[in-house]
Amino acid sequence: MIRDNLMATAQALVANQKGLLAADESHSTIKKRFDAIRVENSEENRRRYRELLFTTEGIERYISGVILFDETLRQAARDGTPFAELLSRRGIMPGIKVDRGTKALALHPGEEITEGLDGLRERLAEYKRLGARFAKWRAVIAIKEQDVPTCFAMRANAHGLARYAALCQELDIVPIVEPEVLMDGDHDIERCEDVTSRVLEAVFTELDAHRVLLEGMLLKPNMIVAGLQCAAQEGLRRVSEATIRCMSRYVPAAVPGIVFLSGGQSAEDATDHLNAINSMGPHPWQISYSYGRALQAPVLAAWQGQQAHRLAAQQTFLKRCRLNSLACNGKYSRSMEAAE
Ligand code: 5MM
Repeated sequence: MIRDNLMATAQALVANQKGLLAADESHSTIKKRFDAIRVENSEENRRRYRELLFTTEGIERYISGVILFDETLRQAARDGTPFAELLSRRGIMPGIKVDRGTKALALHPGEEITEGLDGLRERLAEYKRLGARFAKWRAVIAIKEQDVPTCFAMRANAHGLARYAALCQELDIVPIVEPEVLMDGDHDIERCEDVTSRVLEAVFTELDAHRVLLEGMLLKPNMIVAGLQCAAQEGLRRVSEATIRCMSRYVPAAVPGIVFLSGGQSAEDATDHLNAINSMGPHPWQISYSYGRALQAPVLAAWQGQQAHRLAAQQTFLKRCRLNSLACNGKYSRSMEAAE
């Protein structure tokens, strides 16, 4: 029964060209976003901003689920409706980020490990009572000198992801497994492909060892792109071919969906890349998005914390959701950006 539920939920999250909104910024991350538009990082401003996103009319046509932060799952709209209920009523599934961020990995300079396994079973049970249908855990892999990332760091992070995923499935919560190879650095696209390949191989080895039901999870990986500081930035074709090659080699077809993170790409590039990847289909998995910055950066820029800009910010948000959903079908073109 749980297996059927997990599979049905995972499939529903990537059905009908819909994608996910990653709105699970921790306090320190949302502070950076608010600082850039000179908005105070208060609990009420965080609530106001999330309400702006979740009440945008029409997003349910494009967004299947929202990843929330612990605080947000416990917050409510101005009229008192808990956010989880507000989203569910609109046909959008509430999800929850359950990792507790990263710490330096002992004796491995420059590498990080994601924390949050202690007490996770109990926390998941509470999140489920609060309405969460799926969860997310992010492991972070940085590309640095020749021997970083190390095999050990990749294995340790993969192990954490798999333990998290198994705990989720035990409670009928769909795990989104996010091993993010960071874009920071001057590495070229080949290095990104090589590291992402090794990471994905480690992740699926651990998921298998932990008996995780692949049909009842989603993968949230990075696309294969050159580092942000690399002089050779590749075009659409190179990025999409490398991304598909890497996913085809390392992601089993049993996984129902791949929902990419945007990782620091501009909003337009993230949509364009998703479109190019889907144009080269059909693929064994649904390929969609779970963007944080690529959905929200233009919204924050339009909002600026001003009530008077609320509607403009919501229109910007709706547009990004719509364009990314078109990209899930390979029906987006860059000229659509200017058309509205
Ligand atoms: C929205 O940002 C998420 C939370 O990050 P922190 O825990 O660092 O505050 C993050 O996990 C996000 O879901 C993914 O990185 C994807 O977001 P982007 O911006 O890369 O699409």
